[in-house]
Amino acid sequence: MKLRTKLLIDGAWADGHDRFETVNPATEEVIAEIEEAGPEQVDAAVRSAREAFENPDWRDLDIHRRAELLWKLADAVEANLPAIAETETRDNGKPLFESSKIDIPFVVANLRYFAGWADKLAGDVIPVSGPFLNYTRREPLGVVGAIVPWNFPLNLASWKVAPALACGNAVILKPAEETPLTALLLGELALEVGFPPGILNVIPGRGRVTGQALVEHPGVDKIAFTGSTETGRTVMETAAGTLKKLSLELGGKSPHVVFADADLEAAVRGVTTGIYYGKGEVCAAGSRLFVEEPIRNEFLEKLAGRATATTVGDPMQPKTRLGPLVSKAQHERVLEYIESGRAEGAKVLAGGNATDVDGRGFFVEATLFADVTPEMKIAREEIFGPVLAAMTFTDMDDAIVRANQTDYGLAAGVWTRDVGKAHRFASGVRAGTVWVNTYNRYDPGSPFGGFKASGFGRDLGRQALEEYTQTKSIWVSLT
Ligand code: TXE
Repeated sequence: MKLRTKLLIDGAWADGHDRFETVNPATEEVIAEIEEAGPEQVDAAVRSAREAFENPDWRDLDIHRRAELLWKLADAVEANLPAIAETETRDNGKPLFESSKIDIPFVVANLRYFAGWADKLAGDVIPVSGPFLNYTRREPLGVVGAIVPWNFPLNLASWKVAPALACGNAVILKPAEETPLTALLLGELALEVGFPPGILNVIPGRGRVTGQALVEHPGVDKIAFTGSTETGRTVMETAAGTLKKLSLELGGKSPHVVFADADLEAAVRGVTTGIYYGKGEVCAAGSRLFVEEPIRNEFLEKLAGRATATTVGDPMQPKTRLGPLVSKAQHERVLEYIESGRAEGAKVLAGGNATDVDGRGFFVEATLFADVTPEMKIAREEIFGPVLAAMTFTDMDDAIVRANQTDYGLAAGVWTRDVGKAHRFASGVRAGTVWVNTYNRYDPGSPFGGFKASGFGRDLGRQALEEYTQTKSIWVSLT
């Protein structure tokens, strides 16, 4: 597929009010100049989406046909998977292995999963007193603004776009300024397979410009947001002005707990992918490790060996498992955290440095810190890089207290062979997802979202449909 650099509004490629560059973080080269949507273009996108939403071509479209359109979009993404995956890797820096084997296949699966819901959005018939029939309908909200981050650009876009379209909404997708390319390709494919113009508009731009204008716009009914907790707060404040519905999937500092009775080889593998997969730029990254005291030394030694052996390098190489961080800014941010870890007295057991490929790229080694205490910055703040902070615990109660010692509550992992312990931990930890003897598992059918400062609302699964529909209660007199 040819790269697209303009805004997709009302089925046509449009200019913006300004341009910005998107950079390949592995080579530091500019890939393309992208048009940015300013308030005027955001307004045009909203008007187009509103008209498309109210147009009988979409509003009255047979529900089975709506399902079919989503299925066709999945087929089109699948047919173009190698090109889309390569574009994602160039834009974000994630290893091609991840984009081609995990991220983009998930987009396909997700579109198919929500295609399956399009014709199954049933309401209820409710027993009420008196001679009345009362029933509910699940109706679309209207115009949905989807604001997504740069860590899983197309994958997270599909988490919003697929259910929103399945429920009959029109969508305006704003990708992150660091990674706008694959969202534009998705918009192009949606048009090609027959979605009416305006049903999926794609408007790249900076958060404070395009994102802000979208959240402020009175013609947008809902904002579905994934990003940092800080920006989530701003989005919520701005959305209050027009009383928009919101779902916020925000940051995390997820605990990963290893009991002494665990299968240690499997746990080492799980903890490694839990933090280094996706370069650690993963909202659910298992970034706080708690090891039961008796196995501390043995476990950390194995983990350090595995971290050191992680292949850092050119993300286009099939064997690479750790690519460059997404941007110069993120690179600097992560290196500052590593320095703060050192300065506060934590001990580097693996990595700890910036690295490069032929003198270029925003690479950081897979880093493991031991002797971390809960007050340290690296134990409290979301680093969003390949940096693991290891601590210890003494027993189940201690594990739960420590795991919950965070403002966040997105995910958690636990490794033990004792089924009772696994369930006790799963029920005690305050997190939206708990993985037992595994980590980073996702399925379009399983809901994902946060407790506490990790946000509210759920992506994926049946629960996501609640986020994109509203309930209408209808009373019919039977007399
Ligand atoms: O995120 P932002 P940034 C964390 C992570 C990272 C830090 C900064 O720790 O280091 O955030 O990343 C749009 N109104 N996460 O600054 O700002 C923005 O354009 C409307 C965690 O890139 O949250 C982008 O499309 N929109 C996280 C999206 O919000 C605005 C994923 C996310 O950007 C806006 C990303 C505004 N005022 C970063 N300002 C996760 N947990 O998944 C920005 N945006």
